[in-house]
Amino acid sequence: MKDKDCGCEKIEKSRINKVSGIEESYNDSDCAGDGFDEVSNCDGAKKTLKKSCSDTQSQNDGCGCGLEENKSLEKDSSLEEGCGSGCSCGWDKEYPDLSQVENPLQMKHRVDDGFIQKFEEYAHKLGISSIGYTSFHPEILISDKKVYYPQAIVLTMPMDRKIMETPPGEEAQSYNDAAYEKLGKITYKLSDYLRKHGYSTQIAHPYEALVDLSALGEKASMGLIGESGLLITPECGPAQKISAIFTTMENLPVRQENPHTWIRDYCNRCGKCIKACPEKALIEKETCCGKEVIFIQNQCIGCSKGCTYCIEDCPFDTKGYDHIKIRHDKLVAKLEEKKNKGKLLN
Ligand code: B12
Ligand code: SF4
Ligand code: SF4
Repeated sequence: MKDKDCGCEKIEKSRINKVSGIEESYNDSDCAGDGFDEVSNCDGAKKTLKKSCSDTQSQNDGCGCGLEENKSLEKDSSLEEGCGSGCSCGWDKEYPDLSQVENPLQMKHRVDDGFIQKFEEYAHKLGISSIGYTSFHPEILISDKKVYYPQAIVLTMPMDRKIMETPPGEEAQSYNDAAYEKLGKITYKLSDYLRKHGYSTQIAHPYEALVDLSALGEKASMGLIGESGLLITPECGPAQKISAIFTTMENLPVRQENPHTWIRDYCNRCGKCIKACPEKALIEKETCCGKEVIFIQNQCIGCSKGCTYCIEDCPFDTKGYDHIKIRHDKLVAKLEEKKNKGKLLN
């Protein structure tokens, strides 16, 4: 299924970072086809391009396949009129402000480790599974609204297993809605906590399309966006809801390196979410640039019927992050060994 065993050597590739918009170069040490670019086309479908191992960004330039028009950071105009799948995902909704505490008149900017520790303990007590820190970048904005504060605290909460155990329909959707409501309430509580301690805040509600929350989670190095389009984290795999608090806190413990980039490589060998989708919202196509995954959002019943099949069949959900990482590391070591043996024979 994937571009393996083409016998290529270490080659320099490049990809556009979805969040920073900066072109990054990296070395590809085996042929797992981990070349990755995202483009969007005018019908609103999202694509993840799996380049064949001999492809480089420059080789694709001008080939007509659309790779050179990397528009993943542009706003998708079809989404501005609603996501098109008859869902209640929050495109046109205003969420009531549940804050109990006003923003302070004199806002604080510096934060010490002791405070962060206390904040995290409180967040975990409320049901938050992972917390990440990053800064706001205009590219993650997906609405006309404004983000007022430069730093972001990203929060994830595990999805209730009931959503996964219930087949798509009204009941599953009601569990799904309840999860968004629950995380919304927790986010407001945490925002109040920060305000009480002198920091100003603005909330990105989990069901609201203010900023791209999955991309924000990836930018905070909490995980990586997998082929399903969902953020995969060690704590929950893809089965989580995400929210964020924008704040004035300046010296947050931002993680510089994302330790989860290997997930891209794993996804290229897997593709289970594509097979699991009953609506053919995720489809794989062969192009001149290799395999590509397209997301047809108006086919997706995730937010209208609480569908979660692409989550349930993901090995990060069924087996867990640590198990998959060990397996992946073993495979990479084996491929490396094979390559070294080949070099010795030559
Ligand atoms: C609108 C919306 C939808 C729409 C369209 C989403 C879309 N993928 O474009 C529909 C109704 C189809 C939808 C479906 C689902 N959604 Co939704 N959705 C949103 C919402 C409100 C806005 C997303 C958005 O418009 N981003 C802006 C556009 C321009 O970004 P984008 O370039 O399209 O990039 C997004 C995706 O397309 C994806 N992506 C990027 N490139 C590619 C490439 C491929 C091949 C694929 C498949 C996806 C993909 O990553 C980005 C994630 O937002 C967010 C909340 C938020 N504020 O982020 C939740 C959100 C993305 N959804 C979420 C979830 C869980 C789901 C569902 C599983 C439904 C469910 N049962 O909850 C399905 C999953 C579908 C899928 N496989 O991606 C979670 C994701 C959690 C995570 N682990 O990452 C979010 C973050 C909500 C939350 N607060 O937790 N959703
Ligand atoms: S939520 Fe369901 S319909 Fe949407 S992409 Fe996932 S499996 Fe397909
Ligand atoms: S099912 Fe496989 S390809 Fe899809 S997101 Fe999970 S690991 Fe990646």
